[in-house]
Formats: sequence, structure tokens, C-alpha cells
Amino acid sequence: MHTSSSSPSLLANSDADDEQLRSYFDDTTKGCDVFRILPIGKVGSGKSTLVSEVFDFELDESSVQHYTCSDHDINREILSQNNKSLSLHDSKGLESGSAENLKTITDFIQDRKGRPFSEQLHAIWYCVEIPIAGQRPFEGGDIAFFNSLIESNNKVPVIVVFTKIDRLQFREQKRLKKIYIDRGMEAKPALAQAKTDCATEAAAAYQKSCVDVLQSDLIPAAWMKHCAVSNKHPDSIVQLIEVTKSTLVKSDALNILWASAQMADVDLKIEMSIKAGKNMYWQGLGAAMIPLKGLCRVTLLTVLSRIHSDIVRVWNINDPDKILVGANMRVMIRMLFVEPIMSPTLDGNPDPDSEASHIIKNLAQVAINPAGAVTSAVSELLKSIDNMAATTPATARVLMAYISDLTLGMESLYWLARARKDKAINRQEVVHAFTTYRASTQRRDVHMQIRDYIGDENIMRSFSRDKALTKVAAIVDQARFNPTEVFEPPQVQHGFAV
Ligand SMILES: Nc1nc2c(ncn2[C@@H]2O[C@H](COP(=O)(O)OP(=O)(O)O)[C@@H](O)[C@H]2O)c(=O)[nH]1
Ligand SMILES: [Mg+2]
Repeated sequence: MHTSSSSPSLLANSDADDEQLRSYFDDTTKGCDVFRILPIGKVGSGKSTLVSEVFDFELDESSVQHYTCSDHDINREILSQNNKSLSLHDSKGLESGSAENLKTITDFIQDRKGRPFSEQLHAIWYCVEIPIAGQRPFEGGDIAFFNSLIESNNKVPVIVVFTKIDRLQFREQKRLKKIYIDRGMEAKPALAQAKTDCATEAAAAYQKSCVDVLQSDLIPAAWMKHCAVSNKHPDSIVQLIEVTKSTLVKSDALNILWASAQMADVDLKIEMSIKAGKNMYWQGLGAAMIPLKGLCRVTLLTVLSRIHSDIVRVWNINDPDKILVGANMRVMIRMLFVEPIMSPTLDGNPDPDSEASHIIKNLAQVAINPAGAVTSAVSELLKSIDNMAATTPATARVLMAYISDLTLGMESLYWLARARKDKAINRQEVVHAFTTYRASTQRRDVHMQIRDYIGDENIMRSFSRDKALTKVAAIVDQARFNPTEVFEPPQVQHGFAV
């Protein structure tokens, strides 16, 4: 960013100064907005299903048209409105096994190596349907492909994804049932027993027919990890996400992009959401005291807004109207969560009704009506946050509360959006999700614990910033949502002002 030549005073508090402060994620990902993945595998092996399960990624009508037109090009990135943190490339399948197609794919992988970070390929999912009738999982084309990866010294992590494990379980269930009946069991208990036992049998069969083969000398060791998935088993999807993540250990940037792109592992969202606060938290505690990078000072408000955009980015909720990153949203968060924790007169457990009704009344003005003027109460609040002495317990509390409240509020919104097909959210749902969290006992516990942790000036003296973030993670962990009991579907209000 260009630095203004007019030397900023340390005491000045201009927007220009604040603009110097980049968010931790922006700083780390350096302009790369997407995780770029290449699924490979035969037609019908389950690639599209997997992409939908992991990323909520449905091809747009427009991309589908491109996709089916004859000038198919592996270089064309496929994007989705539903998930703007993912870029997909279509390998057109290896089914032809033709040398030409293999070369197209390996050339693509090779070419991406030399590109800027944002255009590089970050992972390859090599999808193989688990055989259920004694076929071989790998054929000549697969082996040729793995060999070419080795020859080209490929460094992009290759994860072998064995798909449709449920079909193998079903096969084993049928086989066991027959055995049990042959042994004289009645049909019904035989079925029940077979259902119980089939997972273990299928695991053994999978090990033998897939994993052992993969790990044998038959298959060139061009892959890094493997796992088995099924769209019938959400746990297996989360496991694929974890396995993919485990191949990205060396890069903070890729970990951020991955946590953001994947939409099925909520624990990973939470973990990264808190991490988003970690770096900026330092800046926040030093705000108004420490000239940033020797240039200027930043305000706590700026720090909060950077934490805000990082956390929203991790959750990657489909937000076509950009509600979550609007100024009104940040004001709403401050009102709902920061104000109560700032006030020295409130104890950790304010009367939820009076306080909530006051807040929700104001909320109607600031959050729901974007054009509405910020109320004087809000601007007073903003001023007091800004004037807060930097290393007071209040600052530490505000930062901790902002990170934990926004994280849990986003979790609440995540579950709300999850039930919906397009998973796009509107203003009403945002308010619903956040006020639900605001009114919850979890929220009260969170605030109480933060107050307990940072009680007074004495504690502040020996206060460790890193410990505070570990504490935030622990507090958030205890306050996690149980999605099944969180929400009644919101009342549909027609004519809602958006
Ligand atoms: N039983 C079962 N069927 C699956 C699974 N994943 C995909 N399928 C089905 O397999 C077929 C091909 O899947 P698709 O994702 O289109 O494969 P692609 O051609 O590789 O993209 C579809 O009918 C899917 O419904 C799975 O985990 N279990
Ligand atoms: Mg497909």
C-alpha cells in the first residue's frame, strides 16, 4: 500500500492511519482469495457429489453451459456463487485412459507450479470408486498418471479418495444376513445383526481391496494421503476435510483458505475463526500506544473491524447482499456484545430482558435499515471504545468478547443457513441468529468467564496475550451450539425492510 508522505502524528487518528493496518488474513494470504482444487477420477466416481458435500458448491447454470461446450479446457476455473472461496478445475476424467488426456492433466499441474500463489493448484483429489464386485481399483491409466507425477516431481498434495464406502457396507450387510439366515436365524434378527456387523466387515474388505493395493509396489508412491468417503456419512466428509488439511501443514495461507472454502467441518471453522483474532489481538492491545510498524497508530475500532472481516471470511457464508461485512453489522455486534462487556457497572450476568430489549430496539435502526442514521447511543459507544486506554482490562475484555461473540454468532448463523438449499442469508436471518446467541445462556457464560478471567488491573499486570487467546478458545469450546436445539425457523415477515 502507498504510504502518505505527510508524516502522521502519533496522536492523530485519521482513517489514513488506520488503513495501514492490514488484517491478519490479508497479510497472510497475499491477495489469494480461493483454494484451488483439482478433482480427478472416472465419470461417475463421485467427484461432483464430493464437491457439493464438502464445499456446498453447486455449479451455476452459466458454468454448466461452459462446462458442456466442446472447447473444454482444464485451465478454465469453475466458480460458484454459493462459495466464493473455492476454485475448481475439471480434469474431464481419466476414463479414456488416453495418453493425450493424461498429458493434458500433467501439463496443467506442471504449468500451475510456476504461477503466482493465487493461481497455483493447492490440492488434488484422486477419486476412486470402491469396487464391490471384485474389480481392481487401479488400472493402467492410474499407474501411468502416478508415474508421470513422480517424473515431473509434483509437489501438489495428492489425496486418494475412495468413494461410496456405503455401497461396500451394504454389500457386506447382504452377505452377512444370508450367512446368519443359513445358520438358522430368523430374517429380522439376521438383518439387525448384519446391520450391526457390516461396518467392521466392510472396513476389512476396504483395507484389503483398496488400501493394501494402494500401499503395495503396484502403485507408484505419488500420493500423500488416502481416505474413504460416502455422501451418506457426514463424518467421512469431515474426515476428508481433516485429511486434506493435514497435507497443508506448512502454509498458514493455505490453512486459512482451506478452512474458509470447506463448509462441512464446523470445528475447523471455529478453530480458524479464533485464530483470526490471535494476531490482531496483539495489535488491539497495543492500539493507541504502539505506532504500527513505525508509521502510525491504529485505533481499537480498526483492529476490531479487521478481526471482523477475517472471522466473516472464515465462515464464508453465502451473503449475496454483503450484510455481514457492512458497517451496520459491525455496529450491531458492538451493541449486542461489546457494550455489555465494556461497562464497568454491569456484572457478568445482566438482566437479559431489559438489556436485550434496549439493544434490539436500537438494532432495528442500525442493523436492519442500512440507510438509517447511527443513533447517538451508538456513536457514544463507538467514541468510548475508541477512547479506551489501550492496555486496560476493558480493552482485553472487548477483544476477547468480540472474537468469541462473533465466532459463536457466526456458528449460530451457519446452522441457520445450513438447513437451506442455496444457503444464502438475508438480513432477517442475520439478526435472528445473532439475537438468538445474544439471548442464550452460552453468551452469558462466555461474558462471565471473560470477566472472571480479566477481573481488575492487578490481573492485567501479569496478563499474557497468548494465554488470553487460549482462554478464548476454551471459553468458546464450552459455549458451542447444539444446532438441533438452537433454532426454530424464523417467522417469515413479509415487507421486511432490507
Ligand atoms: N451410494 C452412493 N452413491 C454415490 C455416492 N457419491 C456419489 N454417488 C452417486 O454416484 C453417481 C455419480 O456421482 P457424481 O458425483 O456425479 O460423479 P462424477 O461423475 O465423478 O462427478 C451419482 O448417481 C451419485 O448420486 C456415495 O457416496 N454413495
Ligand atoms: Mg461430475
